Amino acid sequence: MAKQTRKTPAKPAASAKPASTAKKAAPKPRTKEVDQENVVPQSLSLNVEFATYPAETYTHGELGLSVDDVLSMYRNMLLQRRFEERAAQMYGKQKIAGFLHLYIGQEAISTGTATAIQIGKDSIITAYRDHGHGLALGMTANECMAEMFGKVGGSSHGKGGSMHFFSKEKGLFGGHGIVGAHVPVGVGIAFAHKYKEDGGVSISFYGDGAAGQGSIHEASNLAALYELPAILVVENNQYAMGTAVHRAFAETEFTRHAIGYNMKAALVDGMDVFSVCKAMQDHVALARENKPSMLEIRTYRYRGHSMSDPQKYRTKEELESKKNQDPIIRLKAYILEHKLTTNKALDAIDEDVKQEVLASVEFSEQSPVPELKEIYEHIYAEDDYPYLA
Ligand SMILES: Cc1ncc(C[n+]2csc(CCOP(=O)(O)OP(=O)(O)O)c2C)c(N)n1
Ligand SMILES: [Mg+2]
Repeated sequence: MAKQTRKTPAKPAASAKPASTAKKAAPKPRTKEVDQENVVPQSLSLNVEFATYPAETYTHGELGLSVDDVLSMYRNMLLQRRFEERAAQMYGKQKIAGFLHLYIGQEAISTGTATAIQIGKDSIITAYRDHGHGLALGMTANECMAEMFGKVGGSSHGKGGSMHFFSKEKGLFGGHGIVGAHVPVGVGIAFAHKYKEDGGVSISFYGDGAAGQGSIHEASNLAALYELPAILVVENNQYAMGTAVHRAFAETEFTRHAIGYNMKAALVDGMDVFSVCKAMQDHVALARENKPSMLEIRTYRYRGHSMSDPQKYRTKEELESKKNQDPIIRLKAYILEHKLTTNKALDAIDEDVKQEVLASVEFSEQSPVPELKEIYEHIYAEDDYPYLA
């Protein structure tokens, strides 16, 4: 491709400048002085209490959720589950290439979060296990499945694939493959929300395996120092690619990592969608006051790290015992116990979801593969980016 030359943009007349582009002062690091004496005291103690959000503690009424809200949370978690079951099948048929990391078991985290935020105003960023977050935010099964098929109808026109779901409209900033590298971007987005004064908060999700990465610790420090509307969330599913948390971390209570950054933190049961929703409601409220915080959400993934994982690091018994806490079954039991609807109506939701997922496969089959010229499109924000080879 020929080297492109940069066009000099015409300078707008000073009077034509809209008020919204007037230069704003960038957020500054914390300005209040820290009370610290230079003389070493006789003792130095730490007394920190963390809030916890255990399972089966909250009712939908307490969270301000209507019956319709609860049923749509149920549908949303089922959609993620059925979508990924079908995606695994499509991977086996080689309709999906590359990596495929399933979120099955962790759906309460994405749905609980999406229920607590303002979709479109707030921002979410996550790692490669991103299908659940995309669907929870309202990306369609069609655009998500087609993205994995590498087709034009995909959310990134088939150029991102499974690990790189993205939706500007829904505030999903990816889908990232390098462990821990997206968290500084998430904190940067929090900086942008504060700078633009748009009232949004930025939530960065990462895995337990990522929690020791330097980038996360640097980003945590800056989030606290700049008092940003950020929430850092470790989805602790007990394993990295296969390494158990206790084999990799000197401090396995991730909630305590926040102490080093002078941030509030809490521990959440990620197998209960109401616990996640409540924790997020509380921490989003903090973030809206520019009080950054951390959440450790304990969860479990039922499938291997990716499709090629023989899972030798855990027993079948362990897996089965975790499935007893399944977030979808738990919500179903709650709905029936509180008589919010009938078993028959829940079965109808499941059937409806299955049809939606089947239709997404059909849509993806029919959608064309991108043309070769697509490779240069939607890459740079500037149309005349000058450094293309
Ligand atoms: C910087 C970097 N190192 C190593 C890898 C390879 N890798 C991919 S996923 C992964 C494990 C991450 O585990 P965790 O953060 O717990 O996320 P989970 O897969 O459990 O959701 C590793 C080591 C990578 N992608 N990036
Ligand atoms: Mg993990």
